[in-house]
Amino acid sequence: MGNYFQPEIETASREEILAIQNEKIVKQVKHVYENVKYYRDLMDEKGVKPEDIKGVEDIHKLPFLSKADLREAYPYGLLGTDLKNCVRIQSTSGTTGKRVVAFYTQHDVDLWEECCARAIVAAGGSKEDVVQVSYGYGLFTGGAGLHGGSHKVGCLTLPMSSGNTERQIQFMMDLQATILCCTPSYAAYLGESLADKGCKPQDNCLKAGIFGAEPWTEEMRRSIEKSLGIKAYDIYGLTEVSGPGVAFECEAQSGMHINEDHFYAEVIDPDTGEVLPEGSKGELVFTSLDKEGFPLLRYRTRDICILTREKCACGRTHVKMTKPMGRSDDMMIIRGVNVFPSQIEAVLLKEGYTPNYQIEVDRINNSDTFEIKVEMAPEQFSDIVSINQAKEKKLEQAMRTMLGIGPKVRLVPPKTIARSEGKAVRVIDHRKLHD
Ligand code: DLL
Repeated sequence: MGNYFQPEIETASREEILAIQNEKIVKQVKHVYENVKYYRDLMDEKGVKPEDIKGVEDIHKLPFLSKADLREAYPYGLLGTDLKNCVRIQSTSGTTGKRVVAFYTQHDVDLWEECCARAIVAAGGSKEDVVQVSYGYGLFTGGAGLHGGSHKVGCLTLPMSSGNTERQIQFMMDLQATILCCTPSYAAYLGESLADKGCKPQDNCLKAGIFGAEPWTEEMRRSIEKSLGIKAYDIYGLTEVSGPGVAFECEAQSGMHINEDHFYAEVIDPDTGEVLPEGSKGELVFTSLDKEGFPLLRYRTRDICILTREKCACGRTHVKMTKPMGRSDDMMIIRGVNVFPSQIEAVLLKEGYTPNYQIEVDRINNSDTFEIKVEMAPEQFSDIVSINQAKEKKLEQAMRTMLGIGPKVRLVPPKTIARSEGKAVRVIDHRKLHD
């Protein structure tokens, strides 16, 4: 059963995978220690030398890296090779102040695209297919990753990027796209738009979709599958580790296989940092095994999930992760963009408002709504509607500049946002994205 892009790796025995990982980790740690001063200092501080890492069973000795480290080291502090050897930069779907940039050598681009090719083949892709890539192209990794993977498989690639739904639908129908790659919310929206035009699911040529970059539920999967008449596959990844394709779903649709020959996964207790046994719920941590440009050891993703090595019907042997079940930080993903409440707070303070605010996020007709209620100080308060509206517009603009997406801002009178006795409730997320 099953189609594989690289069968010898994707179905290798546990012993074979371990042997590959053990060989690679020794080299990767040496590479990082020799080339990345930032991480060398962390290892020295912890008293760990490259010789102490003889295989993946020693990885737990290494220090963690977090997004805060990436920001501190921005932009070049974690570069693993001379910039001249790099051919690409990509960046997280966030934000101005908190962007993370990742560097790729040609080798890194190849391994990333191979991972995406594995995902496409697992979703039934082959040379016969027309792959419509409707993830954003540009700094975001979604477009570039699936585009490269589609080329590697030899599919006819439609580089649509996101947006312009009319054109998406026209090309999908006229060029008979068979595989759609985009965020699940956009897939749902495309499904609805097709229905609005009177198209039935059987009118399109799509057979599969590869959807990720944001949380989505099983119910959403079923509804997309129904509206587009396809099988919908999940795909996971993050810029820091390469991009989409760190893990991908097979036809069993019961978790995503992590590409273990390139990325070593651990699950830890987010509070203590202790490594948890297989089957435990905790924070996912990745160690790259063979990256050159931006090798990260023990990178804390903040995504909460469970790993399992239960035998998979597809024949793949790589460990599976559940869908992320939430995050161990306060990051939200709104319309595919990573948003932190701290950024909103920074804008409010800069614009002279109190930090009394509340963020409300919902998903209506498969698209995220995003509103920020901001309390005015007594001296800011005005009951002239047009004055408040002008202030709201100005704040919306400042938020858009900081976040990369525009919330609706609503100024409210002093003392109208409920005070909390414990932690302030800053975010009300009605989307129920986690099962
Ligand atoms: O979202 C890479 C990607 C592109 C993955 C296209 C899949 C498809 P970032 O912008 O760096 O990279 O955001 C990474 O998004 O830590 C998760 O919290 C979340 N995420 C990614 N895939 C999934 C998924 C891309 N399938 C962050 N389900 C990660 C739930 C996901 N959350």
